[in-house]
Amino acid sequence: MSTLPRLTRLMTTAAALLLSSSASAFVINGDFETTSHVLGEHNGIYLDQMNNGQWDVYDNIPGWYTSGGAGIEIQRNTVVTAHSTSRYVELDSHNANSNSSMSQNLTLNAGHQYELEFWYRPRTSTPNDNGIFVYIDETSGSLLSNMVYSVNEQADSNTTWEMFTTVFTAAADNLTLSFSAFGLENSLGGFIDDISLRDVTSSDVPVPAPLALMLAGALLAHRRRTAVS
Ligand SMILES: [Ca+2]
Ligand SMILES: [Ca+2]
Ligand SMILES: [Ca+2]
Repeated sequence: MSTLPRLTRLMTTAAALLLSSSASAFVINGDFETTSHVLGEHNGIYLDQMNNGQWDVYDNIPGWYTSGGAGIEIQRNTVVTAHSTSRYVELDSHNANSNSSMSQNLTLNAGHQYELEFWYRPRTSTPNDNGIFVYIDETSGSLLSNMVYSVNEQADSNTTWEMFTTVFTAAADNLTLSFSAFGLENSLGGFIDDISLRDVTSSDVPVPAPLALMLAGALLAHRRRTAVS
């Protein structure tokens, strides 16, 4: 194999690695499929032992913590089929103060624009029953104060999972992303799955300095070899 195709392949692999790391670095466990051995508060089901059709409410799950209300209710293909794999969240959870909030601290680049994407599905056909607020707050400030999105739909016979996106500018490097249930507090609400974040400002992914140097070195070596051959 000549050097040029090999080099092209190296660069393609490097770019793919960079893209995949930038795509997954921001939100941890946005699809709620990562489990740990934490005990559910209502049914006594450990998150990593939950069977299909079961559900429970958790204080903390990988990536997310409860920032208000009863906790994070995980369902495993319980009321509906998950948008991805088998698990999703319902933040109108269970027990008193069922309208709950979950949060995750993020490390972003202040001034960059980010596109937040998530999948939502209303559970009931009752007005003002399935609401979800999305907040992006400075981690050092007060939580649930800077709302960036709100969705509040009612189910009908055509209801399925829907994707929602919103773009925001990072006001600081350290931000907290929160989802919060609102409306009728009756343990039935909006389902959430597949939360992700994309850096719009850096969408032509800048090559980090060490990799740029490595690629420049490889190109130089290739030119030298070409020159003498
Ligand atoms: Ca999922
Ligand atoms: Ca519930
Ligand atoms: Ca509700």
